Amino acid sequence: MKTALTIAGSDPTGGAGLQADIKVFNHFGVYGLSVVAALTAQNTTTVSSILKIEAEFIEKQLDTLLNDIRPDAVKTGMLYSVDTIKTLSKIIKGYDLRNLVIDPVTISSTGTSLMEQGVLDVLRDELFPLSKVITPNIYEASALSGMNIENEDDMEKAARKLKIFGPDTVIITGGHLEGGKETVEMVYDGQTFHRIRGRKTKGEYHGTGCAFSAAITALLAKGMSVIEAARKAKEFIEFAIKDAQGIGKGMRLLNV
Ligand code: PXL
Repeated sequence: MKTALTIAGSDPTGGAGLQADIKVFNHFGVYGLSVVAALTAQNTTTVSSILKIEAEFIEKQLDTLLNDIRPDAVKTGMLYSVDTIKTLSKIIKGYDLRNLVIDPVTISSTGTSLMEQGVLDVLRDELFPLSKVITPNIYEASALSGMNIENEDDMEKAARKLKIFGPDTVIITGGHLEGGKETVEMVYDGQTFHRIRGRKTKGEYHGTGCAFSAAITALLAKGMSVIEAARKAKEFIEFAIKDAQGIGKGMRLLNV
């Protein structure tokens, strides 16, 4: 059976974070492995607290797991600290891990920062060069590229800038762009821009970024190309959004 590893934060609602990742891996028939990189106390309206996990313990989790099982693909989500990212960079090189998908998580959908100061710089400089795909949304892509993103032209420009940091493929998710009835995911492999278009669904949904990148990770584990995986992941997310559940008092949770 193919395996995928998520290195991410815990979200007790299961809408985002490593719980969502494992559900998505399972949906695609890929066996889910997980290393916890941070803990959050949260519900569908707020993140009330974050507990950092020391980088040494994250390294222990990874070393122990990877000495036994070699994942077919790896995804990172909320890593929270600079030390964790530096440790991870060492581990990924040391174990020569392939099919790395980086979701550069910055803030929760309810507006709380999910990273320490300086995280974006080390993420960009140390982890992006090791990655197959990065999947920033427009806010994350703005912060990482240092430019405002208001339309598809800006998405292209930002994707070009982010490609320079070394990922094989940049996918900027456009679900948060203002206006219009369509969504666009901008995929750039250094040569060609692919635009994956879809229909916008009204409302606020928790965990769409996590589920999208987890779907790509699962499909890469199964041997799909990045563009095929991205198209399939997008279809999956549209479906999950349509079927989202209002279980709590706040944001709707994807039904994955
Ligand atoms: O959606 C980004 C995200 C990632 N990881 C964890 C989260 C969230 C959003 O709340 O809680 C653990």
